[in-house]
Amino acid sequence: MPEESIEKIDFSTLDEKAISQPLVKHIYTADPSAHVFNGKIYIYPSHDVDAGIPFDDDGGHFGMEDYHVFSMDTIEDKEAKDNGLALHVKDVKWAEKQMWAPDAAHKDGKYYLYFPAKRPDGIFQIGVAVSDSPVGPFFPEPEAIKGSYTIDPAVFEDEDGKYYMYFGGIWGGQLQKYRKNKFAKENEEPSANEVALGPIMALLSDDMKEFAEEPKELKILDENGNELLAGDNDRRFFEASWMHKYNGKYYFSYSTGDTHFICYAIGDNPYGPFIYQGRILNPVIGWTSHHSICEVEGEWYLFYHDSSLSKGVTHLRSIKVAKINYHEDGSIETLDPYSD
Ligand code: FUB
Repeated sequence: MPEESIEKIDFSTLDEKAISQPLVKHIYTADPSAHVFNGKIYIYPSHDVDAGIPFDDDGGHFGMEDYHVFSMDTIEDKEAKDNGLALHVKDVKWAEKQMWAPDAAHKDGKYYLYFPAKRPDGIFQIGVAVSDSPVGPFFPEPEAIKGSYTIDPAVFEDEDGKYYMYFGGIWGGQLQKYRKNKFAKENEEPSANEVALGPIMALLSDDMKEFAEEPKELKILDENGNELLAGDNDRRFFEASWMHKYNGKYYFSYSTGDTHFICYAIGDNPYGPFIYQGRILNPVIGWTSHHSICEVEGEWYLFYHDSSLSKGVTHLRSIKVAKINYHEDGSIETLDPYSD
């Protein structure tokens, strides 16, 4: 939601209008990646802080340094439990700053935390840290994942036991600097009538620490089979990849960034192509919108964030959860985060 709209919000009545309340109030949390591991709900969010860094278009003011993992015994819990420090940037050899949106995966009794961070040269990469517990502490690998770049890793476990990572984000996320996995300083976002940049994905290796193939760009198509254009700001990919499977179909969801929607597209396999379907979440308070979708005891939930607790401070966000509904045809009902 743009800054000028935030100025018009009546925060005294907002809690009554909001479809859900913050799950965490003692610290700021954002970008919630939720999973059910061994029957319990775990949330892997960013840990927002005010690092005193001035606002800029590259998101420098998102100066996060560490991660805490949260858990819930049931989806009705009003608060998520803070399980303490799980990983700090000072323990990650290759990284300097900006621990942005993470995700986690579970395989053969080990838990893997995937996270983006900036190297000392200012370039984002994605790292992995391992633990025997879903809540950490996580022990980082000494190097970032070879061939990884940009931000917002989301790891999807398919029913055949394969794990795929989806990632990328334009603007502060630096995706516009890459073409076919290669960085060039002079690369920029395509112009409005050119095809938009897509999210990137790769199969993970058996040990979960590397890419098992060259990363590929996902195609998001419109209803006529044409790739979305860079000027289609209401629908094109910006950041916040997530993948889930519903009734045998693959649902790729993402944020449109500067138009503040969480949208989705459907495909027949993890590689796509994906056909744009619509919006899952209308704009929240705060500039960013970032989510995950998780099945808990046969019902589906959207974990998301907004900046209501901080009264609109864009880099001080709070995680929330709301139930999502599917229509008979598999489409998802759009949620309005605040009712009128
Ligand atoms: O939390 C920092 C960044 O803001 C995330 O990586 C983006 O998805 C946006 O939510």
